[in-house]
Amino acid sequence: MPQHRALEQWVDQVARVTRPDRIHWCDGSEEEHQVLVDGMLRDGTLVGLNHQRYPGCYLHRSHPSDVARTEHLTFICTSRKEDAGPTNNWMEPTEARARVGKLFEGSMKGRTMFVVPYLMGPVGSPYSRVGVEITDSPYVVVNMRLMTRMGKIALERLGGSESFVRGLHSLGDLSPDHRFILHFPEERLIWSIGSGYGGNALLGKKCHSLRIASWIGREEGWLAEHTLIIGVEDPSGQVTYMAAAFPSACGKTNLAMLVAPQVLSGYKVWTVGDDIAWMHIGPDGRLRAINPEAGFFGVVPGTSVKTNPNIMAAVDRDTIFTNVAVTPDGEPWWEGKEPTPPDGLVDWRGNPWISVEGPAAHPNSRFTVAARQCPSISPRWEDPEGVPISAIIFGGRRARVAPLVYQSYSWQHGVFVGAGMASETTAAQSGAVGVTRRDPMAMIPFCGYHMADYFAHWLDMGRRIAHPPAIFHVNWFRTDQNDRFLWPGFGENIRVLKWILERVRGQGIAVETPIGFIPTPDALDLDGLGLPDGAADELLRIDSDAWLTEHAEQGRFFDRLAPRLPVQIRQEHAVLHQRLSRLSVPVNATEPPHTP
Ligand code: GTP
Ligand code: SPV
Ligand code: MN
Repeated sequence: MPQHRALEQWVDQVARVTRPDRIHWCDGSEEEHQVLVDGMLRDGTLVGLNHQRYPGCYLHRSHPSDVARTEHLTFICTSRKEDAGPTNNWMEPTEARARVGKLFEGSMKGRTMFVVPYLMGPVGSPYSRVGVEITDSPYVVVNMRLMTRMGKIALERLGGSESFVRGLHSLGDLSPDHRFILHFPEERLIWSIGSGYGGNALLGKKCHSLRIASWIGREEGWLAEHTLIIGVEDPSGQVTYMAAAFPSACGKTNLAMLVAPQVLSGYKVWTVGDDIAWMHIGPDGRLRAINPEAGFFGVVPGTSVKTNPNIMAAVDRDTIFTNVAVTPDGEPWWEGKEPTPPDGLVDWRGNPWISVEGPAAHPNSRFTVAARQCPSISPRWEDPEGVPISAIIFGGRRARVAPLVYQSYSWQHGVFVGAGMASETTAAQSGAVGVTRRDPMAMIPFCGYHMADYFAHWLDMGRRIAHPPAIFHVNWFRTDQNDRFLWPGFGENIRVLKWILERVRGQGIAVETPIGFIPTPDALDLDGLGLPDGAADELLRIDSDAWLTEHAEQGRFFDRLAPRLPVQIRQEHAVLHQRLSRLSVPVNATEPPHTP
């Protein structure tokens, strides 16, 4: 392959260090896939599932200590520490190469080294980018084949270019003590060792398409976001595109595949992407989004024919399940699939399931499936120019504080709303679940540079977009005193999207509040929903005390980003305090407003 000289040189160089038994260049073909699957069935990396009911589906059980992203072992290795910023772990590049380079020495002995060229983004799109992942995990290869445009197609796009993101991955010894996920954004390089888990090991996804791409996007003037993309079709057939950023396991896949209830069946959601968006300013001056991925790596628990019929229809064939339970008939099973678990389940570890010891499927068990299998996939999901975005929706998992929906007053205020976000942690990352943390734009684990510079970049984008999208915030997860969700969520979220659509069109009734425009309860279409009395008011209530506490917590977070924090964010933060203080005379408003 003389036309890929730079790539070949890098492959040789890696092989000299990692010393694999064999090198295989992946072409992405069906035959290659079958050979890999057969090998993994033989060595137990994959387990076959019921092939009548789930043709082409397999189960992978990961190492029990390797089930989620490990943010404390994820580093940004920029030459200057301040460029990574206070919200990222940082390692000095030379030290990183020495420390982690040792772990790669001989790490592929006895294994095959796979060279996986991949394309992020639609074939023929000016916004698509090539990456190459070198890995010793066949599980990674078969996942990359579903998640990206992999093999021949990517090499064709690469041609003689030296410009591709290099990703080196080895399972190493799978020990968390020898696990590192390193990013060298200045060199467009990723090193990952010691984990086979999705976000740590499928390097096209979070490592390339968010951490490295966010860095490139700032240099080149575009956005790489942890964001779904949908087209919302109204009863007249008009489709309006929206992007929504929620933290991990906070509902992107489900919103991206929403099925409206019968009373609102004139509305239809088309899926363009479920996790990542690259957004450029198009020749028409509008913000245009592409989904860089070609598949979905989605949360399994909670998925059922009621909550997400589209994904249920998609994952009944040619799907890889990771860390789910299995029924005696060889069918995958998970909590939430149906109300009662069948007898004789084997749990995600491969043992007979004992319910008191925990769930049968791991809470972060995942499916990997090609996007084209999704019944709601948008006819424009591979549009090379991307789809024009009319609304950006931020959201989080908040038992209290954040109302069901509100709209920002302007792009600048919207950027502040995103910057001030917080959400309760989930099983998608290792560590405690349910802890509220600041997670601006759902990017705290994924922004490859200083968060304050990231806010500045968002502000700058707004100035350059001819018609900037309207910005909203949603929360499906508010609870009552008994910790029950106040909002039914899932398909019923169309009611919120409908109001957002109306607002984008200059319709839709709203009241001004300190935090933004909120719909009046009448403005939301709650027809046939049967919410209990008072629930709608509670869902839309702004508790000024709780918001003053929130304001103070935002302030502490912004202080960490000083002195790089853009003055506009400080100003919006101060104005929020003024508006909150006017709302009522709060008893505990002891903090003086910030002066911009
Ligand atoms: P990542 O793939 O980790 O980035 O997650 P995601 O944002 O795509 O989250 P996903 O849609 O997979 O949802 C995560 C969990 O939240 C699942 O268990 C869902 O069943 C649940 N969930 C999603 N939407 C809703 C909702 O509207 N209401 C409630 N109560 N739960 C939801
Ligand atoms: C997330 O954690 O946000 C995911 C899954 O989408 S992973 O690709 O593992 O990061
Ligand atoms: Mn995600």
